[in-house]
Parts: sequence; C-alpha cells; structure tokens
Amino acid sequence: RVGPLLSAIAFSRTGCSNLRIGIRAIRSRVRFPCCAFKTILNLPRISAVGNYPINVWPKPTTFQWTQPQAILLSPDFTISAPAHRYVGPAAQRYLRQVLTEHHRPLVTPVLNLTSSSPLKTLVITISDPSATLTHGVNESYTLTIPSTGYDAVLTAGTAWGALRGLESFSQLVFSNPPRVGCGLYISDAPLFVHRGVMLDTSRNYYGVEDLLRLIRALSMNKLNVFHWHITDSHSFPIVVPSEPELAAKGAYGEEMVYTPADVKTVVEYGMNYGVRVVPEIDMPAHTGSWAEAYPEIVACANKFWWPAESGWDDRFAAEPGTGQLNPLNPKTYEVVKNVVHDVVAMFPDQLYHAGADEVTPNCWKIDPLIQSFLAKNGTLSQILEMFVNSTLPYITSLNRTVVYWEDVLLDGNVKVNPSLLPTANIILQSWNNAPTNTKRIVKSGYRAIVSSSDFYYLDCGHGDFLGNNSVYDLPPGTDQGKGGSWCGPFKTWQTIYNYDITYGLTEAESKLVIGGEVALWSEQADPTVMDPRIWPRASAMAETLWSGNRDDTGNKRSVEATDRLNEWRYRMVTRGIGAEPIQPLWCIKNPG
Ligand code: CP6
Repeated sequence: RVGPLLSAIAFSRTGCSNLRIGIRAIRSRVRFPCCAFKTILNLPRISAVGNYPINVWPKPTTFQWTQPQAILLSPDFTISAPAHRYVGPAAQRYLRQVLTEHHRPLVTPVLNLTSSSPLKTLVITISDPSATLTHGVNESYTLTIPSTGYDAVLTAGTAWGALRGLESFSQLVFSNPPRVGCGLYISDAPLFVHRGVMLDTSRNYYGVEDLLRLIRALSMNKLNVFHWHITDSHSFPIVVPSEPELAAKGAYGEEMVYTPADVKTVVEYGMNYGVRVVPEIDMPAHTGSWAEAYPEIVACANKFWWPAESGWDDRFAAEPGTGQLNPLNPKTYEVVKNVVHDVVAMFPDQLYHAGADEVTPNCWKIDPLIQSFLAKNGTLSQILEMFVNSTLPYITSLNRTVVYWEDVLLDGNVKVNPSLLPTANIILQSWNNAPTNTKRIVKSGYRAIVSSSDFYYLDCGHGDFLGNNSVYDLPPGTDQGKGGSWCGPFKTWQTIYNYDITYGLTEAESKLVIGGEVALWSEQADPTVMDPRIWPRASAMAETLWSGNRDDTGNKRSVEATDRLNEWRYRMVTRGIGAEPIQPLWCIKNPG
C-alpha cells in the first residue's frame, strides 16, 4: 500500500540513505519496490535474449540462449549416464538433487514456461571414459537444453567434464515443482587447470565430515583441488603407519587424527566429486610437532621464533617453536623417507606438496650440530640446499611432482641440483609480494600456483594472535594495538574476484601459471567458521580461474557478478554450505 509512495522517493538517489532509515521501522510489514545499491551502481535490469543472465557459478565460458524459457522436469525425469565408476553415482546424486532441492531463487528468473511437454531425460555421453582425475585432465563439456521437450544432452570428453556439466545443469534447475532454464546451449571449459582451496588442519583440527563438506562445496564451484596442509608445528594429525609415534604424540588428541582409512575416505570422496586431494607435509620448517616423537631430529623445537626478525621471544606463545628438521642428522632422513613413502601411498595424486616455507636461519643457528658445521665454514644456505637436494629425488623417485612454497627457491641461495631439475619439474606456490613473485617464479622456469597473501589468504583480517593484545600483557602505553591485523586487511570477495593471476606476465610466461589457490590458515579458524571463511570468497576465485572476471568488452564484471554470486551464495546455503552473506536481503526486495 505504501509501495508507490516509497518508490517515488526511492528513485531520487539522495533519498536513498534517508529512506533506508525510514524503511527499517516498517520493513516487516511491506514489500517496497525501492532502490538499493543497485540504483547507485546503475546495474542493468534483467535484459533480453542474447544478453540474458545465467545463474550458473562459475559463469560458463560461452553460452547462448536461443529462446530463454523454462521447462518443467517430468516427475519421472531421469539422467541417463554411461556405466562409469564415478559418472553413474554422480548422475544419481544430481538426479536426487534436482528433484528435491526446490531452490527458490531470490530474483525469480523471467523465464516463461514453455508450452512443450516436460523434460524427460538428460543424456550424458563421454568420449574418453578411461581418463582419470589428474592434473590437466579435460574438463570441458557442452550442454544443450532444448525448449521442445526433446532430451537435454550433455557431452564431455571425460567423466570430469561430465561432472562439471551436471553441476551447471543442477544450477539451472529451480522452483517447486522443479523446472530448468531451456532454449539454452552451453559450451564450457576452464581457463586454468589448477583451481583449489588450501586448508590447514594442524593449527586446529577438522573432522572428516568437515573435509567432505569442503569437497562437496569445491565441486559445486567447479574447483578441482583440495590442497590439504595436513601437518605443521602445532599438531601432527595424520597417522603414518611406519612412523606411528608422530601422530600418537604429535596430534592434539587420540581422536584428533586422520587414519589411513580416513584419508582413503577423503581421497575417494574427492574422486567422486572431481576434486583431487594434494597432501602437504610441511618441512623442514613448521615441524615442531614432530619433536614430540623425535626431539633429536628437530632443531629449536622448544624455542619461539616470532617475530623472526627480532630474535627469540618466548612470550609469543601462540605460535609454538616452529621447529626445523635437522638436515645434518641422518635420522632425519630416515623419518622423512618413511613419512613421504606412506603419504604418497595414501594420496594417489601426481602432486606432492613438500612445504619448505619460512625456513628461519635463527632456528638452525642455535643447534649444536649445525653450529659445528658453521664453524667449519659451512653456510645455512648449504644446509637448506642439502635438505632439498636429498629429499627432492626421493619424492620424485616415487613418481610425484613436487610443489614447494615459493620462498625456498626464490629467496636465499638454494640451488636445486641441476641434474634433478628436468625430472622434478617443480611447481612453486606464491604467497608473498603479488604480483612480483609470480613473475619471478615463471622467469626462473618453474610453474606457478598463485596464492598471493594480498589477495588469496582467507584468514587475513581476523585479528592478531601473535602480536598486539593477544597472548601476553603489553607494556603500559603500548596496549592499543593496530587492531587486529594478522596479514590484514580482510580480503573481500571483490578483491579476490578482480585479481588477475597472470598480471604483468607475457603470454609465454602466463602458460607456466597453472592456476591458483585460496588458503585458509587455521590459527583462528576451525570447523565452526570454516564455511563462512571460505565461501563465497573462494567462489570468487573459482569463477575468475574458470571463465575469467571480464565481460565481452574486456571490463571487469564484478558488478554483474554480484547478482549471480548473491544467488549462488543462497543456493550453497540451501545445499548445507554455511557461506556468509554478501548483501542484506533488503537489496533483493528493492531492486533498482
Ligand atoms: N603457516 C605456514 C602459516 C603461513 C605460511 N606457512 C602464513 C604466513 C604468513 C601469513 C599467513 C600464513 N601460517 N606453514 C606461509 C606459507 Cl600472512
């Protein structure tokens, strides 16, 4: 009843902020067609054929609405899939999902129901059913949903392309009874082959269920890598059969471990969802937890290293002694070999992440064995180099490609033994100095995974845990800290969406960038906040790495993406993923 009045005020821009105050009082009683951010941003309204929006996240690379309509799914709708170990079960899952999800879009798509009979079948064909889920596997697909009631058709080169196409199909289904957008053709393939999320399960423990939920969400976003930062200084939660003491003593508790059976569950679940699981056992630094079982192989395990620049300070106890494996102790290699061997046996993926970040010279310097080496004119770089050149060939001998964090080979003077380089085909994962370091990685001839902390670190901006006001009383007068700035500020979804991971690279250099990963370090995260810390910001990266972040005219499309991401966030919530909101509902009630 007050609608017309409100809309009259609403369309004057300056009226907006005052209006919002007035609206609050009556919000619960009326639906008002008034302006919100959309008017301010001058967003186009849902438009005609050709430019018709598509609520699929990540946005397909190419799609064409020939005649945008919706068609009911027949009550006996089926998905006809080839007999395939992973596609068969996926088709069953998606069938259940599209028939029962009953997703109610926030903004009802303007898609009239076709007059044809309901859609009875989605037919899937795969040309190479033998392709396994590996780095670089073909994930392309085409999806045709006719408006005539004829079969919808999903064609893919591989099972993994079929999974991506099924996901797109499922996102086009809405309403109760379910209907699907039709008069639509999609031809889709990712820009980057490596699209992942890193989760740290050492600082805080996550249950297997949490990891499975993460894998489901990755798959929904067409992300294909779960980089599992399993161990660190804080805890050693993976049970390594030939070194059982590591978890027995280094885990947070008897129950807070991942047994080989748990790992198998996670890896196999990943296969079912088209998500590769890449394990990381961080070493030689970040190994304090190994010292619980083997104090003799870990230097400075009970010393506190933060801030590294200003020397030892055992008041900064939230980060334990980082601990660094001692490359001069032969026992170190014995344990490392057993760990690597067993982890490789548990994780079939081609990539093995060996960490190697943040090696702190100060740590090794206080170890007696290392001191005597230094006294004989040895250097700390030589010690790190020794570690790399002894462990790298062992990992590659097990037919794995090694990923390291960038700093081990970019900073300092570590030279990989040239004879190892060709077979090793090392990948470096960036985390500092974006975008400079990506360039340095590829210019050195390595392949790059981009995880630059200025853009892709999801834990940033959630308060200090090492510094101000956190773990000890600061001297008087210094206790008004800079206010929660652990690698802050918080990275918004727009920051993530707009970042171009090949920024400043030549075309040849860009080819060495295999993709990116957002990272959730868990000093201040655990299962209670995992979903909202990761989603929908990881979705922002997912789209940028799948189909880019620009529209047809080459402009950044983050404004257009807002509506789709908002819808997508709600659908993820419907699907049991606790993605955080990016807007108040008010914006939906009040389209511009
Ligand atoms: N743990 C490990 C960490 C970090 C890294 N490695 C880290 C460093 C800086 C920031 C955030 C996280 N907590 N093992 C760096 C790769 Cl800002």
